Amino acid sequence: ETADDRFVSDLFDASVWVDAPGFDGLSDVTYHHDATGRVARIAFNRPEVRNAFRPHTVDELYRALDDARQNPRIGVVLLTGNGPSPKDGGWAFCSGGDQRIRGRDGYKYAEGETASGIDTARSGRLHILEVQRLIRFMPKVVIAVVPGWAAGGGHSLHVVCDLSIASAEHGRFKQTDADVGSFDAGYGSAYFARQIGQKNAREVFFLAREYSAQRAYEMGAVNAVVPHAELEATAYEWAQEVLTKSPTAIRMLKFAFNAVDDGLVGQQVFAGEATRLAYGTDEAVEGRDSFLEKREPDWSPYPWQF
Ligand code: S0N
Repeated sequence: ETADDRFVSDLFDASVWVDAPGFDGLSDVTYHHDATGRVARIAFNRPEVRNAFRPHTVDELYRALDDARQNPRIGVVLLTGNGPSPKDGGWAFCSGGDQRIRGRDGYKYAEGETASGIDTARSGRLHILEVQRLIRFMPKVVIAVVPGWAAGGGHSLHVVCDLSIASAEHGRFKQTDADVGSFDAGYGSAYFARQIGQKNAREVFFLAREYSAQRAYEMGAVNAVVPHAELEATAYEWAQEVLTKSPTAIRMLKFAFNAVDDGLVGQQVFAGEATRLAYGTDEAVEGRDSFLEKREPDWSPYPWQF
């Protein structure tokens, strides 16, 4: 294998990453683990269209993210975009839905598909929203590593990530939804307003202006702005720092941060984790055992704590 074979992006450090096992043949995203198997790097891999996603991209992204979610060693996922574009050298995190193949009912065709060959049960599915929910509800820290444009649905993905780090030189933010008549009225907008305030969020959506990484930082939309060449190394350092923390504390905190905006679903997710913790207590074991042994439970060792 040559260095060229291992090339996925100018910012990709081949000494850090190995191919994620079981993911041969990806085309629209790349998926790597670090040598310790504790950090995942998932990247949009369509730099010639500013990393716009087509349905197949979303399928691959979902599979990679779900694999990271289910891997008990992985604590942090870096979500980024490969680059630069071979056409013009431009950088992107993600520019949202591929507008060339957007039909009246959402996406009608993936490239190469014909109308007769399409699975009508899948057409028009905005399954990028399933990706958003996966990021939102996975009990790991997902960091948006933004080397260039985050626009449209790509902007929404950075919004839903736990943390965002952007390239000082090339990081750009723009919410084009109102320009192209394709809007994210969920996390991408309403939750974004929770992050940066109503006035700022409405400006971003209603004027669809371009914002530098520095301006996005000032608005509270990103956590850090770093030199382009140091972007991925910085994100990896942040990941290492997160990995020194208690997985349970991080999980409970992520779900606590979410719960206030996620209604009963947020409560359900948080409460599920509380139940999981309770199962580990002698008190819960006594409840189970008393049932199985067909006797009254003895709660006397367990105080009504205050
Ligand atoms: C990102 C922008 C601002 C970058 O501008 P810049 O640097 O001037 O580059 P361009 O010359 O514009 O782009 C370079 C090449 O890349 C192509 N390209 C860029 N973005 C896309 C895209 N999203 N889809 C398809 N192609 C894209 C350009 O065409 C150009 O190609 P060439 O060299 O061949 O001319 C700027 O590019 C920009 O504004 N992009 C569009 C951003 C956008 O509006 N995105 C969609 C917004 N909406 C969503 O994402 C919502 C979700 C969604 O779309 C969706 C999801 C699932 C199902 C349906 C939908 C749906 O659309 O309804």
